[in-house]
Amino acid sequence: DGPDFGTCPRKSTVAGGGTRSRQWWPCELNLAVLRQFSEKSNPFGSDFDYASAFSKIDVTQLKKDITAVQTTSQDWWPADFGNYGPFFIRLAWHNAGTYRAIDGRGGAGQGQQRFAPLNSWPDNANLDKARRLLWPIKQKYGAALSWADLFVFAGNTAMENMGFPTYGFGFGRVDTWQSDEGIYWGGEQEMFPEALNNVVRYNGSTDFTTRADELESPLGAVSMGLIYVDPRGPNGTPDTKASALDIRETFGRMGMDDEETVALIAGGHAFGKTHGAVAGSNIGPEPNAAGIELQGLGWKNSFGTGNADDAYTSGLEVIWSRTPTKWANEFLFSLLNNNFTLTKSPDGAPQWEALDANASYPDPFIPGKFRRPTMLTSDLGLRDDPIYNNISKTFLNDFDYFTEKFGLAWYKLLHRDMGPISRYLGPEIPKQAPLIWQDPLPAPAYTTLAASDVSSLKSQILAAPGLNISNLVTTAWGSASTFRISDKRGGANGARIALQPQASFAANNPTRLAAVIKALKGVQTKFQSSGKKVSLADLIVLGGAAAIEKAAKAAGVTVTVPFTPGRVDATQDQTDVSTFAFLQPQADGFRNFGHGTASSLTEELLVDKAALLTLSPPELTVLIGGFRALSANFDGSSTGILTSRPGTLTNDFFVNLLGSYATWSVVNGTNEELFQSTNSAGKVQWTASRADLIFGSHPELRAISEVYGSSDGQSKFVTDFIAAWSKVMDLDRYDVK
Ligand code: HEB
Repeated sequence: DGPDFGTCPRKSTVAGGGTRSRQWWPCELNLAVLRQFSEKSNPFGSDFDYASAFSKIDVTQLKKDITAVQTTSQDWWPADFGNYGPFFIRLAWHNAGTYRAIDGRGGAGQGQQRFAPLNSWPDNANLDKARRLLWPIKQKYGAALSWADLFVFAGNTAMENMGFPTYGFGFGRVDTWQSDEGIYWGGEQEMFPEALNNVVRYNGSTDFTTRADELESPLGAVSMGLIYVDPRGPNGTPDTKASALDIRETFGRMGMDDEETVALIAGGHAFGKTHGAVAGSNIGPEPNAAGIELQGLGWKNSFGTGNADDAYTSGLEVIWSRTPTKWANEFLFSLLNNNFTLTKSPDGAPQWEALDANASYPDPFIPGKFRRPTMLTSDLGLRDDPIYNNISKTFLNDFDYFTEKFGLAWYKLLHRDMGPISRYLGPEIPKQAPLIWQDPLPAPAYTTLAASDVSSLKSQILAAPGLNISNLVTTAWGSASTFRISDKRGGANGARIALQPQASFAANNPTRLAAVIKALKGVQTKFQSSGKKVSLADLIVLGGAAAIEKAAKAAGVTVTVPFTPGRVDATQDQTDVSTFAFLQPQADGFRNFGHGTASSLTEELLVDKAALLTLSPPELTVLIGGFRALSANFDGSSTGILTSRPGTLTNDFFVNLLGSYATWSVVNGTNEELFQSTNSAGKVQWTASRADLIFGSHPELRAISEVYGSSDGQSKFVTDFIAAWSKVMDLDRYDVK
């Protein structure tokens, strides 16, 4: 049974109790995602440098410590086969497996499994014990080893201890200290809804033989509370082919192709077993609903010993291999050499058993006792889908090839959300060239430019035909603002805005962008003909800086926009077009591009983008005001440009927005996306989008806008705008941080 959805029956009168604004006005734009992960919730404070704390670790010793824990069975949660290895692999996989390529969110990178909802997802059952088993190691290393790293490294080490040659490992995942509220996990009000109830994320469709690709974006799982797919088959129906469709869709959303997908599942299920020895009715509430005396542990099993041979996790009771704690091709051997018949687990869930096979699969606790081969419906999907079947056969026939492919896919799974390889720490980073999913970059040709070169380049850019404040700002922004903190992809480094697919993103106004890139390349060629070097990526960012300085000067202020040189230019070959396509914004309120949908309003998409750029509410606000002053709409339109002197870095946007009384109305036929303001003579004076007007309508954004729109606000506006701008330009500069 899942948690009780709704409000707490106990009516608190303190500590945030009582009916909140959020309940009175549930549609109000929620800025909480811009305030999370603040210094206040982080016990290490904002100056904590994980890389330097980690550098003190002896990884060889850490491995020894993990190995000792892996092979020392504890009475409070006895290890199957005396080995927690498979359990730790599942821990690592379930941490990493929430990643979805569409918005880059999820994944192992933040240690999020310590918090709700993930700590209490039905699919994460009993992983509370796996995390608790690792506490002595976390305790020993303290700040020098994040939970996020430990969760995945334990799985990686366990695999090596069981004979699997891993491809390598990068540390560097920094713990967060609260649940990531920016992740959309779905709109259901029920965990793991049964059968026909699981339609919310499928737009109402119940036909699981056709609906797999209708899964709501950006979700990566077929059901609320699952990591990927239902092991029993879609909605508990043991249809192996339909299960394969779900597998293809969900693993595809993680950026895995068919071969990687088969490698992961067949490789993962080469180890361990599933747990469903007793009826599910014996199981208590998940950690977040369990009593305080259970101290963060959940799923208390009241049957027999409550663990070991009585354990209940998924409610399925399956063993895949004769050697479940040793790397071997046993899973695929069993899958392709047995006749499986549909049976039921002790809990009544559908699973498959080779009824005519010898019982040669070991019991986890009773030596000399053996079971017949068994499989999950999802496992049989690898046999019954024709493409998966071919791959499975290839892997079964060539164990070395399978080992190599699983090694690569497992490495990708664990590191997919870590961003540039310069973030990886530790002695086990592969020496090979980076892989395509790591968004490789060439080595820098220089790390600094002479100050005189920087200022001469800025004047050359401003003097170049076709370049102006508006298109320089939108180009620099288009380049840098693809960054997303979720998986640390995108950003200005690499100048991928000049490559496909970014060069064709509608938000970048491709025709205008092409002209800007051409003009900047002209400046680059000229500079290089004097024997010096500058990257296009740096020129794009420098162009934005030059434009802002010029606009500030027009407003009567002399400023220098900080500039960190050293960016490089990627090639098209180094750019994974299909996954870079996910970086395309549906809307970008900063440039007044696009708009929302019924389920995500324009201003919500603006906040979501701001969250992916790690902006605070004041940073978001000041950037919008600045963009409007700089006339930086993607299409050069005048929407939201509430100033009579565009191209001048003034606080006019705020002054005019806050000073307009009852003059705004919806423009007919725009679905409340476009508004206009009339002056006293009844003439249209301004037009604006939702991304503009939200700063006058939302109480907290209005409060911030008032700061910048006050008579003493102009110089703070310029300073704060430049700071926020520079922050965005450098978000991806892990090479210099
Ligand atoms: Fe897994 C276990 C399902 C994929 C690794 N899995 C498991 C279980 C289930 C599953 C139900 C049981 C749990 C218990 O305990 O009861 N999976 C699944 C699915 C999928 C998967 C549905 C998709 C298709 N896996 C996977 C992957 C991996 C894995 C990808 C990695 C790589 N698993 C695993 C392991 C295990 C499992 C290792 C065992 C654990 C132990 O032994 O504890």
